[in-house]
Amino acid sequence: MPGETLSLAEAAQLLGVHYMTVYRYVRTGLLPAQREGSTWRVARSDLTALSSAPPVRPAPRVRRGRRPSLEGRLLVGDEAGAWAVAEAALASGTSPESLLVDLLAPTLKSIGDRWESGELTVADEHRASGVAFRLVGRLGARFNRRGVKRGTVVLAAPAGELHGLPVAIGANVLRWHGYEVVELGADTPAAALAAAVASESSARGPALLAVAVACTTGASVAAAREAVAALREEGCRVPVVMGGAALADGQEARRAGADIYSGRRADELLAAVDELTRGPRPP
Ligand code: B12
Repeated sequence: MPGETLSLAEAAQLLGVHYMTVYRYVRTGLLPAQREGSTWRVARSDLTALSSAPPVRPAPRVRRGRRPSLEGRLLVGDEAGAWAVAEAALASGTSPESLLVDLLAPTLKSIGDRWESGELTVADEHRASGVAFRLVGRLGARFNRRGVKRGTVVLAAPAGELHGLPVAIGANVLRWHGYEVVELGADTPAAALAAAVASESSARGPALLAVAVACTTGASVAAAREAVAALREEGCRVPVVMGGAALADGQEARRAGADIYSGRRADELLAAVDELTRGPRPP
């Protein structure tokens, strides 16, 4: 039917891809879409054009099985070598975001699994995560976006949660997409988070859009709940977004007091924050 529009979920079903893939097509401009309230609609004709076009590559992503030896470089503390792997991936068309989400995060997961199985020592893991942190910082500085910001997001891991890398990675991805990020990092006491958010609410600058809390270990979920309580007590009015490896699903996040669940990947966090903004996205 001419002029017929579909939801992103319907479009995903028709294309036989995941919802997030269609969302990425929209975000990267491959698939035209119109906003209706808080959701997107796409024209069936645009969907037909997309599916009959030559293979779609929204953003180059790292291919499985062709992963360079980033893991080996991290484990021997070879920062220059790790950076060379990153640069080679960027030069071959991998986006900086994909470098973090599709290459670095699985590499760290593999290191964690090998530590859990006893193959690697704590020292091996510490050395690798130190280099990983520096890599994330260097990439952040290199790809920072200038210009008008789309809003401010406060990012933190709750008290007792020492995994700061997920916060650093999430912060980079949000910054690259035009957000101002107040990055509080690991182990942020509930009262300190609430105070930082209160001062951000009254600060000049891009409007505060959300507070996002990352839970990587199960033990931090209770601390995240306390953080939400402190935020509410302090009068925080913006939505609290919660995600990370420790949260099984949205139900668990909501039980911990979150308004919005941001999944387990930085691009899901970005999608959740994007949903809070209105108007057209920058290219
Ligand atoms: C490095 C590391 C550490 C370092 C952290 C260094 C640092 N500064 O970050 C140190 C040494 C401190 C550490 C300590 C521990 N660790 Co550790 N660690 C890891 C390791 C190897 C990598 C973590 C990482 O950075 N991953 C990469 C990122 C990208 O992870 P991610 O979860 O995909 O992050 C994404 C999501 O959070 C998503 N996201 C979705 N929504 C939102 C919302 C927000 C706001 C944000 C920011 C992000 C976000 O975006 C992120 C980026 O893509 C993992 C292995 C693994 N599977 O990840 C173990 C791992 C997480 N650690 C583990 C454990 C057990 C521990 C310890 C308990 C060990 C111990 N006995 O002491 C302690 C706990 C300390 C504590 N109290 O928090 C377990 C957790 C098991 C569990 N289910 O609870 C893991 C999975 C290892 C394993 N296989 O057993 N660890």
